[in-house]
Amino acid sequence: MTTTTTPLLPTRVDADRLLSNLERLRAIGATPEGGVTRRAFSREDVKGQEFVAGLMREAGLDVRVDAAANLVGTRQGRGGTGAPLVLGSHLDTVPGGGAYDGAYGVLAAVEVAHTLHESGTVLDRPLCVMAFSNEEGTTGTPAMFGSRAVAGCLEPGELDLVVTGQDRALAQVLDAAGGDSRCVDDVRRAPGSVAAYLELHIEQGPVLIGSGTDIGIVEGISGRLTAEVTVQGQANHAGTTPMADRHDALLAAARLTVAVPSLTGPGGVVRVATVGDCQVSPGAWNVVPGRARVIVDLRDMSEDNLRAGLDRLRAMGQEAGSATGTTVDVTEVQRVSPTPCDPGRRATVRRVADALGLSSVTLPSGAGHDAQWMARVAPTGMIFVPSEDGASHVPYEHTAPADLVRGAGVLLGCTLLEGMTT
Ligand code: HGY
Ligand code: MN
Ligand code: MN
Repeated sequence: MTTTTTPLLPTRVDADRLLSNLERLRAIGATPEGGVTRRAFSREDVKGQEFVAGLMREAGLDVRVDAAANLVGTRQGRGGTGAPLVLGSHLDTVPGGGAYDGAYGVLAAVEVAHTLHESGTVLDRPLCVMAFSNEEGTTGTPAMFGSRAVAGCLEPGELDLVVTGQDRALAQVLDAAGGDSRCVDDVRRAPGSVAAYLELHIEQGPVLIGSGTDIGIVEGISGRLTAEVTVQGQANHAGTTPMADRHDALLAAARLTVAVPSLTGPGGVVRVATVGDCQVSPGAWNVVPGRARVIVDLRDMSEDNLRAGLDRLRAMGQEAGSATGTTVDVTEVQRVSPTPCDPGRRATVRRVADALGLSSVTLPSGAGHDAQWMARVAPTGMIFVPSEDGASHVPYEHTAPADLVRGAGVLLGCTLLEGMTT
């Protein structure tokens, strides 16, 4: 008599391998302060991508870099070429960022694939692990390039924009980083062609750590509107130009910056508002500034509120201009819509967390994610793990190893549930 046995599905990832890979990746672009700088399409970013490509091969994935410079690792499913389950996040960082923002989601996804590979588990669907290019937008061009390419949402003329610090157009920078600017449109995926998208990420905020909760089930991702404010004044000698005759561009930018927090809170229109970047020209201590440029970041769960925030910002710009004798121009640079997560994928995350005996809470994401674009082509879910001190985009961003391993275990469980069609 022959007996057939169903192979046991893996229940845990290799914690040591995951943690060691995170440390190895952290070394690429490491800063003296303990952080990481891997600006999109930089030498470090490409090196990081090559390192992760190697890990993907060890995990049994077929690896390629697509035209948008996304790193893609694929594992066939039992059913051949059906709609894949996609797991992903990003490998680029902000300057002086942390080791886990994005990198954790990618390496945990690779670890899930490796675990399936080692245990000989074949899913019904193909599994695709993606490291999306330029999530952070530190290039001076719109952020989330790789995931927007997949969603078919690249902006007209975007490839011609000059990349900050590289003095070349995005098209050339992309080609040098392994992409192919001539056919970025081919990367587009039709809605429905992806079975589901799951992204594991550090929370980057205080909720999970503050409440002692293991896992966050993301209900929706905050929208973002980025605006560029340029001020045209008149440069002149700092020692001889009478105060009454000045057209000080930095003064206008400063007035506007001081007013930006009033866009939030009681009487405000958006959840948070930040000026995080300021450039002054000519930028000398003995010259009245002739030009200034600040970037304003508005976040809210309502697109109408973001639009209202932009209107108020324009009015604030007018006021700052007339008070200083300068011309203030406010331009929308990028708007990313607030995005609800799919109820079915949220249920999957809850089910897996419960089955693993982990506490969980449903919460919104204050930060933006590639999931916002993937939600346009697939039912999308996000899993959060705690961030110590709620800190991110800083060198001291940290998540306890046990939490990193728990999150990867949840991603494995979700992959098994979503990867089987029955
Ligand atoms: O800025 C953001 O929310 C994301 O981390 N890029
Ligand atoms: Mn980030
Ligand atoms: Mn991120």
